[in-house]
Amino acid sequence: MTRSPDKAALDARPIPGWYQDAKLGVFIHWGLYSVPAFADPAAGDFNDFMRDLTAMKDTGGDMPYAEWYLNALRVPGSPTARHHQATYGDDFPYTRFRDQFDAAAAEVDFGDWARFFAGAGAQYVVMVTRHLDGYPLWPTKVANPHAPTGYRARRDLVGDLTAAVRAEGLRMGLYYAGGIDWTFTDRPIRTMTDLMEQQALGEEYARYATAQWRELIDSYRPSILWNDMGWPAEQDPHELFAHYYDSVPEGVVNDRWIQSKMPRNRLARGLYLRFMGTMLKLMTRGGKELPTPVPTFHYDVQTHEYRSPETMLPHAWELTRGLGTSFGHNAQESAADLLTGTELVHLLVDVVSKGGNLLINVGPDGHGGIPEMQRRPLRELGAWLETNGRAIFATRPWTRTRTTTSEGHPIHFTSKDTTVYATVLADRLPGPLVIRDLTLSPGTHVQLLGADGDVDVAWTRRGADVEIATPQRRSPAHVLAMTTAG
Ligand code: FUL
Repeated sequence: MTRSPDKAALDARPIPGWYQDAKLGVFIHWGLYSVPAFADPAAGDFNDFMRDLTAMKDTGGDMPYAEWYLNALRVPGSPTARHHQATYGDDFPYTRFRDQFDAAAAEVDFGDWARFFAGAGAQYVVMVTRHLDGYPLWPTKVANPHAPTGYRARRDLVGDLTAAVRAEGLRMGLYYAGGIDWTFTDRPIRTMTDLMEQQALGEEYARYATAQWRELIDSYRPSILWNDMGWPAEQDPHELFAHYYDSVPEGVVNDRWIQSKMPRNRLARGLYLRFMGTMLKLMTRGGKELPTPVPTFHYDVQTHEYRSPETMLPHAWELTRGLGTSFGHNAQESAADLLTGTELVHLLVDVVSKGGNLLINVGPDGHGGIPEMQRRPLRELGAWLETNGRAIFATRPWTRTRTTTSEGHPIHFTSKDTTVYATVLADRLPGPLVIRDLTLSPGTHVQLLGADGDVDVAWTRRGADVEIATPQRRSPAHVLAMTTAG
């Protein structure tokens, strides 16, 4: 190792420009859970689940994420357990989904996936290499002491998708659930206490997870280390980061490396859990949200799930979510449960104006296909970006995030060089519009971006507002490029 595993030294490294410019990534959750593709439709959304968990309630193991199928299956009588029994019978362990998954995976054309992601405008992909269910999607040489030999995908799915993604000129990042692995335990997570206990799987697991992350780094040189569910207390993540930056100087590390403080001793463990439970209950009383803890470890990018920050943040951040309420494909969802193309455009514009990236998830099905209802909104996003990508890619937040039209439609700002982009989030421009509370310097040149070319539009000052002589038009959102003279 040449780089020092010292937090301050790692923090001093600037975040690679490619990540700040990229703005849009595609997350892939695809694994054994994609075969049953089930999550209880009544489970609400992620925020409901987190509210119950942090309020120390028993969630019953059911949550909106289909990739948590095995967890819910372990809770007798849960909607998932009942669905499993009704669909597959009594004698069908989760591991049997390997047969269908591996057979389908052998046939998948990753070139098609990668072209589709590129067409949606994505600049990077993050692939789940091993989710909490413990099934690795690459030919790992790290033995899992709790799984049969060869418990892993037959095809090198990580390697093959990585090659296809790079062939399209996109960056490839990898996700690994470093904090939890359900092959190391039989117990489901129903409560916050269960979650905390599972994040302390011990020395053997710590060695396993570290060896797998190192293997992923050395084999595939990912552009992003997207860790999830925390990191074992027994291993210093900074050593892994130093090794990673040595191997991939332009690499990016996310912020999900929190280490469990759970004591080893059983009595101390019980007291610790009771203390944490009381603290959490007090902190979340009256439906309040938990404050985000300030990490004591190094990271490049702060991650947010399903809920965007309200305002601009001074550091790199990323919003991730599924198109619906799950990351893994949930066959219970219909197109009406997913974001529309227009909603997706608006979400991206909102995130980018606040300095973030959007990592939107795709959940391929158990046959290795990307369902049409997921393709549609992404295709619409790609078409919009084709014309309007200038207001998104390689931009930086402006001095202000947003304003509105006089009719109350949101307008979000981004900037690049001498141009400020104002994106109107309304699918119909009625004709001339008034931008509230904006000053343009004399001689500013305003253009409306369009598929048939940009058109110059006249503007007039109206007190504290600006009136812009836009034509009538339909599009998911409308970009005004405002370039200062000189
Ligand atoms: C979460 C996980 O629990 C979800 O299954 C998903 O992988 C998401 C990106 O991170 O914390």
